[in-house]
Amino acid sequence: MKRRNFVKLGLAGAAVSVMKPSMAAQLSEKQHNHEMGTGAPVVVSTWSHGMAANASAWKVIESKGHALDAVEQGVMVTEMDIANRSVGIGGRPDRDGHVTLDACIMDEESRCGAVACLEGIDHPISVARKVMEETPHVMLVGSGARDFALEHGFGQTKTPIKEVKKDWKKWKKEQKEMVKKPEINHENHDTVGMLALDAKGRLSGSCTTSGWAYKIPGRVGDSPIIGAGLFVDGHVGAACATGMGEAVIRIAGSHTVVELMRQGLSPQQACEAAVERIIQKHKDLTGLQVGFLALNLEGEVGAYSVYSGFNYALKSNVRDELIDANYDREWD
Ligand code: SD4
Repeated sequence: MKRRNFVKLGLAGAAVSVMKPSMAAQLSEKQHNHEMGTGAPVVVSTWSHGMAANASAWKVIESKGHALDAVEQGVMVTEMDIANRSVGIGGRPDRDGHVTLDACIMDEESRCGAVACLEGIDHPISVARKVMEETPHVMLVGSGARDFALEHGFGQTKTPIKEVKKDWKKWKKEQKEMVKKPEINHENHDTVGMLALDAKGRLSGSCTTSGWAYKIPGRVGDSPIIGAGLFVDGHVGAACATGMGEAVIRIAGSHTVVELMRQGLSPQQACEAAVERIIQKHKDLTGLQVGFLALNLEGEVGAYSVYSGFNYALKSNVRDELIDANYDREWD
């Protein structure tokens, strides 16, 4: 989408936010080429690795399972993919060579769990679910999260894997001085976020990442933060984010998208409005890629990013495809 058109939609979006939902829906029909929903089950997830993740999630949906199980089992596939450099055990480490993983999960009843800075455990998303189900807390971090995972029988993995360690050593050698601002680009940001609507109309979401490659140790992005990397409201819709987590946190991104849907915006309009807010809040957009993906109770899907290149995988009874999201601008 061209910037000029987007600005127009942005203004329309502002008007929509004060309209009644029914009027907003009409506007949405006229002005947006979004993925139409039927209320039938659907699974969406970020980036091309979402195709394999969706296939696993769909097995749960197909057998009339719960969306929560679908979003957990779906992203577990990405977490175990050792070829993936930004999610799970194949992920890149922080500046000091430690692979620290972040994940969160949320269901239609607003139950949620999260882990951050988790090292050496193979399924952060399942640890996040355990935090949700077995503790009175929402989030565990660092050694506390790791101890909790071990106490609950989670498998350990040695990270970084050999190839990743080699890359990290090369990167380290190349650094003239210790990074204050690690380099960021769209190739090292590939979180998997997944949203699912099951046959009973239940929504759930998950998000898991190794975060910003070569980040400052201790850095946590948006992905494990409920409201930033993921948010689900069982009466409205769900959203997840990918890209530069710092920018997503600044606008409570996924929560913002869901709240905009609550006000009557379609998932597509809500993603566009959230991206517009990110653009407004950042003077320097160099390398600042963020993409949002959203799903409502009707099964309508929306996606939008600051720069070109963001895509998402969609699986339903009749579709199984990778879709390019609309965006505000081309990469420079
Ligand atoms: C982060 N948002 O840690 C994550 C990274 C990411 O696509 O999304 N990559 O900031």
